[in-house]
Amino acid sequence: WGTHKWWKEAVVYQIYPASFKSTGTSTRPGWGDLRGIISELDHIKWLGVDVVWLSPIYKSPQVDMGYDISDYKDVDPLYGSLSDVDELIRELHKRDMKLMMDLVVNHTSDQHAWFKESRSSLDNPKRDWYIWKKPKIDEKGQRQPPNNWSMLLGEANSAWTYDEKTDEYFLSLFTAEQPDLNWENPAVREAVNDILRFWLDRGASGFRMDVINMISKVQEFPDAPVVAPGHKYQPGYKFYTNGPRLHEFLHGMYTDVLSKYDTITVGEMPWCREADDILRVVGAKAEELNMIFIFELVDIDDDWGRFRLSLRHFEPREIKEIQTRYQRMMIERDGWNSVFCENHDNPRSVTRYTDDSDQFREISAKLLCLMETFLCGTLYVYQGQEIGMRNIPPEWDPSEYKDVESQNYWKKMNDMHPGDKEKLDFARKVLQRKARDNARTPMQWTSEPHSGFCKETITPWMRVNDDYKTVNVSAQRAYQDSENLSVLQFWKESLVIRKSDKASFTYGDYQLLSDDASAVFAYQRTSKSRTWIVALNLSGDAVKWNPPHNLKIEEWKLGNYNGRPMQPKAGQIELRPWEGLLGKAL
Ligand code: TEU
Repeated sequence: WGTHKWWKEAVVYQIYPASFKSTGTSTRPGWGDLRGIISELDHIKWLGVDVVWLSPIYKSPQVDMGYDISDYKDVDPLYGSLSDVDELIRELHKRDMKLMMDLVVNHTSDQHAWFKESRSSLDNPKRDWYIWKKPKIDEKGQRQPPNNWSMLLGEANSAWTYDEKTDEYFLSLFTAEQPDLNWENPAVREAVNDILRFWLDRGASGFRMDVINMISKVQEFPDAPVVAPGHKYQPGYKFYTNGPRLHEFLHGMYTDVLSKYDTITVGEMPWCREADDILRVVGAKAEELNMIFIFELVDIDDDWGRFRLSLRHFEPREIKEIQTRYQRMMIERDGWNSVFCENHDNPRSVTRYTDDSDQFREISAKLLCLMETFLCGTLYVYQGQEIGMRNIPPEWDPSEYKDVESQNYWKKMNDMHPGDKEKLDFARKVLQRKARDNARTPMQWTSEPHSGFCKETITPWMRVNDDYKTVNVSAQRAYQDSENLSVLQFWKESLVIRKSDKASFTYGDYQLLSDDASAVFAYQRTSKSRTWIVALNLSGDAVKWNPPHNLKIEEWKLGNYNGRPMQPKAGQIELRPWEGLLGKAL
């Protein structure tokens, strides 16, 4: 286990370009742009980042914030131009960092030239580039979609969109404006290879592959079983995730293109949790992808298998179970993992997993930093996570939520329960806890108006979180206290420690040290020469932890409370609310 690779050691920083930094030089002032990213590369480098992953910047009608692409080989003028990308790559390379692009090829925009051709007639040569089916006719003689699958971002509508002109439906799993490509067609696969080559030849070092386990669909397109009673359309993910030809398609991209470059690849794979399915993609000999994003931790509060916008109560012990399961799976079976708890589709981790009150926000953000940084796997940090940004405040009106998923959900709830205060208050709560918008508010750089995200005279495309005067990069960088670090300084320090001992943190073993029902998540990372201990209290109550008898903790190196961590005595260890410690064992 554990062949050395640069991408295993890397720290990846995800930028959500619309919300990162706006210099006002592109076509939409108040929208983040490429020049803004270039202007903040020193911040990213200082933090300890190796690879920058950009969420989509391609030409797009922006129905789903760029995950609906109308031209894969051009940049949306909202963000700048191709020459800005070239400069970004040069500036990254100057600082010894690399660029990861977002590859969204399960679907395109309905405004892509391919789809415009495809929908133009039944015998267009591109007809078969998308998934077209004849309507079903029900007992009443009414036209119905070919099956009962529900749309993912359309809150329980049909996943099929009817096209008047040719009297057929096309599959559109996310929104009606995002038709699914037909990967069964070799011409589609070759077109994707061509996109890969285009960006690799320009200097990109790899790809995050959007919902890449959805590219192979069960060709019978059967009805999905009813798991959400009372809804006409049902989640059909069993028939479009990890499908029959997935490995053939992934291996094809690898042999035709990826293997010819020195790349980093990470596949986004919702609904993929079985060890065999995962290892076939990321096993050392798999020749498919380097790693995937497994969703279990970020789905922890979903009413799983139904709809993502739901609230499920979870216990802290579930977090350690999930982490441990995948850590062990990869180590025992020679696979590779990605470690992440935030991205542009998820709420902020301090709000979701811990306590984001003024009293505990900083402690909580540092606790999660300790949890993430010292696990085995390529580490992904999402913009704003490094300063402990929170969810949108509960007082905001749903009209402040810009995401198509949130809008569709809010509309649906209002249609279903007009004027029902209780139901609608609950829907507001779901949005505040779970909406993707929570991660998409502008990055907080300073305490100036609009948090320094854009010029004072301009209105940002999305409202800045109210807490920016206290939660921002500049205050956290300037923070000076010999006994305490800001959240940002804590992240930097943690990443320095992580990189100082790759033998343990990247290539070492992982063992869970608190295999019980308690809120203590304690683990050890070991190499030939060293053992590190991470002890985390994932709760707001003081707890006690009994380390194994043979373990002698020599010294705590880092802790998330003010002041230097108290040094360990033999025996039981007390952890204060949300306290986390990193130490060395003898
Ligand atoms: O997300 C795919 C995905 O399955 C989810 O994270 C999704 O947002 C959630 O399940 C909604 O219910 C990817 C992108 O990250 C997301 O931003 C895009 O909207 C989506 O694919 C379509 O491209």
